[in-house]
Amino acid sequence: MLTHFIGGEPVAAGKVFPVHDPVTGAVVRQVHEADPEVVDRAVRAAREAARDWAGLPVGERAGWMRRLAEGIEARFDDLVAAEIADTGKSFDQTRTLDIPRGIANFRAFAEIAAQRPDDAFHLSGTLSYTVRRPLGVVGVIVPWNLPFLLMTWKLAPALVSGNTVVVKPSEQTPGSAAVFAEICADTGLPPGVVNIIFGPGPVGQLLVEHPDVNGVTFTGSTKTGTAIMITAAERVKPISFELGGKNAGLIFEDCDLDRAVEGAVKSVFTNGGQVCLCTERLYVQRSIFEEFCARLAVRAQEVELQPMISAEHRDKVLSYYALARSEGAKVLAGGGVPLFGDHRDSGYFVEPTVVTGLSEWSRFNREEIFGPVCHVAPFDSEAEAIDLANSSDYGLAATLWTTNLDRAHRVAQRLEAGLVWVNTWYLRDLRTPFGGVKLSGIGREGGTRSLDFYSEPTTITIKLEQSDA
Ligand code: 6OD
Repeated sequence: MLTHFIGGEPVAAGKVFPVHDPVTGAVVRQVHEADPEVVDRAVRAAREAARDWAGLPVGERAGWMRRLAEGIEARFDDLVAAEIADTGKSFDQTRTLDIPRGIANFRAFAEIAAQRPDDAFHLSGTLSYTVRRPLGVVGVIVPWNLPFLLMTWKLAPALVSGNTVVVKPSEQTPGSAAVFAEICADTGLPPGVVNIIFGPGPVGQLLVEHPDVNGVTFTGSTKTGTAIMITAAERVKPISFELGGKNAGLIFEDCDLDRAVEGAVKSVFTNGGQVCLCTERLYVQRSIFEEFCARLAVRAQEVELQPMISAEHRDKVLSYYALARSEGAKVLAGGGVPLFGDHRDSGYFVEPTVVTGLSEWSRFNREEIFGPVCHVAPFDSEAEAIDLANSSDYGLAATLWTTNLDRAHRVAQRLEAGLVWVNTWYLRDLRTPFGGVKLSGIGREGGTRSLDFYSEPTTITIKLEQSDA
């Protein structure tokens, strides 16, 4: 039974809900659900710890971040097991991406914060400088698709900046956060600095509403982000959002085709397409369109299957497969539910799917699906490719595949997206700004941008008297 982690202690309070293994549909764990009293208790614990934690020199907090990274290394196998049990991710991906990024997040933000200089400005007889103060107590709301990676991506900069936190993981994926709570306790992190409470969306809403929560960071759907923003607006709380996407991939005829096909496979199907950065719209130059589609359709049938997170999400993805057909699409691969003939048949799998033949104005091409699926369409000119890529309400990420250096820069700079990858996908430097435009989010995290969100500068200006000596 998973319990909340408040003030450094396990807290078994609130009713209990089950978590299902997406591979089989079986119940993997039972979890306590936070009620308003538990939320309040967690926020109070965070508030009580806030002054001492903020008072530590940044170098000492950076030391804690490094110790947490070591703690994660020591519990690596437990974290891998917990993450796989909740998500059905592949062992390979969990070992090479999800859990190592947790370690990298704590180490990177320890360095970035410890080395960051404060600003100072001199102007004839005045000296102005800034000191940065933490927000206070930060609410951290984490989605189910990359639970450990995204929790630590937010926690590391929030903590090293001097905030204390109340984390609410997705109710579908609480396992790795529960192991992390044990790591915090074993590391000796001061009680109340990290608090973790479990439960569904309304628990997150209580956290956002709480008057003693000073800022909120959220990754998830645009719909939930909008609801959080409305609540946060009433108290003018700072928010940082990374929301939905309908990301485009542009494949030019001068690309390395082998690389582009494999890149597209990765960007469409990784994590069962359940990454906000995944590509759902591919635009391919007409001279290579037929060959590209044929190769992508073959590869789609070879990728390792990952289940959708829940029966509900599987049904949503399948409803888009049906929508594609009803809007007149041609299905090039997949389009249904795989049959395994074993325990996985009660899990939440869908077939990796490639469709073509729809306009960019179809619902299928406008709404985020968040599954292993893409639409492929041809284009004739660079200008048309850019217009097609930008014909979306979202603007998180884009990929482009070309060997023409001038074109790479020219096109990349005209794409309406927070992130553009050229001849690669999801290659990350943790110091770079990360986030989206349009409906894909507000604000940027990453590197010093994260530190900027999790703290606020006070500008101090001194009038320097001229000496008469
Ligand atoms: O890699 C990251 O740092 C990051 N924020 C990924 C977000 C993925 C969203 O599904």
